[in-house]
Amino acid sequence: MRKLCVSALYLFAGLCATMVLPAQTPDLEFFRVGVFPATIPVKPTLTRDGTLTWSNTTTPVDYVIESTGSLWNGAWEPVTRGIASNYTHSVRVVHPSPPAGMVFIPGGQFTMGDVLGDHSNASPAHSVKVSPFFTQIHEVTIAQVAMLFQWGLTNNLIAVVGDYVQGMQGTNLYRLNRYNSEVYFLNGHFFVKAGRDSFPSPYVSWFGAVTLCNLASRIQGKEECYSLETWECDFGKNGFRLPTEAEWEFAARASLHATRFPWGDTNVITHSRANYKSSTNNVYDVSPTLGLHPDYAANKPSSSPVGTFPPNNYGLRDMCGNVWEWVWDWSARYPSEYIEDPTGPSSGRFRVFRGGSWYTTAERVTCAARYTSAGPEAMIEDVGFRMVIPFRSQ
Ligand SMILES: [Ca+2]
Repeated sequence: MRKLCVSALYLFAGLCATMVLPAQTPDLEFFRVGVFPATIPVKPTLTRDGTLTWSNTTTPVDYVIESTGSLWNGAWEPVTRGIASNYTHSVRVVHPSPPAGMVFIPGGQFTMGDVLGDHSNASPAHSVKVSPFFTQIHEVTIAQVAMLFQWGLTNNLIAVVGDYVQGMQGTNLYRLNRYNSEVYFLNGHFFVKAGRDSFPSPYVSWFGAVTLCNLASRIQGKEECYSLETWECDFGKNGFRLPTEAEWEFAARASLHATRFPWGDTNVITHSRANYKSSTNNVYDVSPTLGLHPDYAANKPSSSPVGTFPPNNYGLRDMCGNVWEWVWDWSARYPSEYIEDPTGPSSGRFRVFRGGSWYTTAERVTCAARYTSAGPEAMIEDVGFRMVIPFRSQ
């Protein structure tokens, strides 16, 4: 694990943050910021794309950013220098390289849960710190699910029994060949319903979602996170997994505070923002079109191609609506105390999914909303998932 640190030494002042850097070998990387005339850079922060931002107490100032691998005996090497003409100045010092189809989520501290009085099951709002990670930009598509299952079948890691894809322990992972099914199975091959390749995959159970994460890890030569016997997750592995509930919400909020939806310019929603079912029940639902999204209502199910709607600040699509997304956590009331990288209760009856869907009204499509009463065996028409991997695995 490589960590980036910014620290204050000598004329170099201010220090700030830690984040994990992509690296071939475990390492530490320290950065320092100096400004001339010598003043104190304040509130330095690192954003998701490796940008260092600080405030100057006067302008203009000359700045230099240096780095070293060791505070004990390492030589400070210049990274960049320039002139900051503004009181707040940003310089990109690292360049995390997301895997294909993924985006870097910087990690940080945020308020998790409902602060707007919308959801009784998303309280108490509490302070949470999340470590950096990569997440898929899109919900997992039907084509991706069919490909992963085909690979799993070829390698004897899954089986097809009747209308179900099953794990080798006999657990139902996915529902096939039913009304509105998205994937069909015939003569040893999985087929995607015509025209639906780029739509999000529903009908996957929580068991199926984590099994598909393991299959994706195997294909890419990564460590599998899940035991498919105990269904436990080893968060120390470098493979694909479901986000924790905290990771999902942190990614959905995208550094915005106390917003209802993944966008920050307004706290209301319309069909131009997301695929959901509009109604007059919520004052913050101001869509001029009511009911299912008019562009997709004729589809069964009425989902939309992933990425149809604008991204949030982290570049993520459909965090709000389209299909709900399974997360790791067992369902439980939130704790009230500050917690770092929470993974939820160690056991339970229901797994959580988040974000609402094309079939849910606006109160289910918020950053804070939780669905907390579905068992891990449930295969539902409007519930899919997206995968994450830890930053350190890159
Ligand atoms: Ca979604």
